[in-house]
Amino acid sequence: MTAEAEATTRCGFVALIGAPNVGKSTLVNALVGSKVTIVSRKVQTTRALIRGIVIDEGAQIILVDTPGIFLPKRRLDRAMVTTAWSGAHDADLVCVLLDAKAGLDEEANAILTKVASVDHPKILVLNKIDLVPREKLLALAKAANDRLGFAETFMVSALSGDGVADLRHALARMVPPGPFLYPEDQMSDAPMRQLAAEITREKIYQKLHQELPYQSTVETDSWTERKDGSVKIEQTIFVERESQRKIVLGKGGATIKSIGAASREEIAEILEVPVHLFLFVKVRENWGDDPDRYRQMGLEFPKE
Ligand SMILES: Nc1nc2c(ncn2[C@@H]2O[C@H](COP(=O)(O)OP(=O)(O)OP(=O)(O)O)[C@@H](O)[C@H]2O)c(=O)[nH]1
Ligand SMILES: [Mg+2]
Repeated sequence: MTAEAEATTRCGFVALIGAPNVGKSTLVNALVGSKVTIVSRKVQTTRALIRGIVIDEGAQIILVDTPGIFLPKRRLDRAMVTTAWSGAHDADLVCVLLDAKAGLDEEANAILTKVASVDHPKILVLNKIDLVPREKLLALAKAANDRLGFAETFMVSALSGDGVADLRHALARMVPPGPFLYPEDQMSDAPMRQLAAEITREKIYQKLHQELPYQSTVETDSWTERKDGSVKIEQTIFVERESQRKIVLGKGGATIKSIGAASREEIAEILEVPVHLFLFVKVRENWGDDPDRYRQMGLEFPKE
């Protein structure tokens, strides 16, 4: 980039925060225009900070997807919530997402109270507007703005894409002047082996409806590019009990097979080469108290 171009570019970090399941990850993917972070119907899908990167109107916007904020109980919950707030404090701008259907419920109220102390411009984003009549949206926008001085308010549907481009343009105008921090074609800062592990975790969430998902984590153990251009990937799914291992395997291995097939297909689509995916399921009691698992997830290990 020339010095002149650099002088006119903008670049900054925009953290998306909100309660679990409000659609933060869906919105990051919609803003980037590509899947960089996983999504599920279940709460507490995102566990660590995931960056999605997009260029718009001469600005590089680094979107920081964060775990949902809620009242933490387990050690893993505490690590996730602490990480989410650190993402907000470290950003240039903070988008506070509300699920327009859920409105200002207890979780949303607690977040509005706490976000007041974050010292960056705050933008209100009402998401899931496809589910709510317009009058209700205006009332919600007013109620939230009465609570906190938001620099701007946007109403979007991350799912349908409604309003997403307007939000992207506004973010492009609001990030501070400065040179790009990432190459222009880069959409994520996560290594592919990490995204591949996340994609397998997403498929576990999608295929299993028990409590199990929260008690599982996935790591990529090996990644080998073969001479024929294909990639061999080995991953381990950690669960906490033998009974959970049986659930993940399913009758005659049917469940793990379908998780593997769905994950393999999506990873291959992203890599644009054939993928051979091998999944192993290991019982590791109390992996939720194992510092190594946190390191792998990109989380700090809370002392208690
Ligand atoms: N109808 C509708 N559903 C949406 C919209 N945005 C997201 N969803 C759905 O809401 C659910 C949760 O979406 P996620 O993007 O995983 O939510 P999240 O805020 O990242 O959740 P956590 O990572 O668990 O905190 C998924 O089933 C999405 O498809 C939207 O605009 N409209
Ligand atoms: Mg998420």
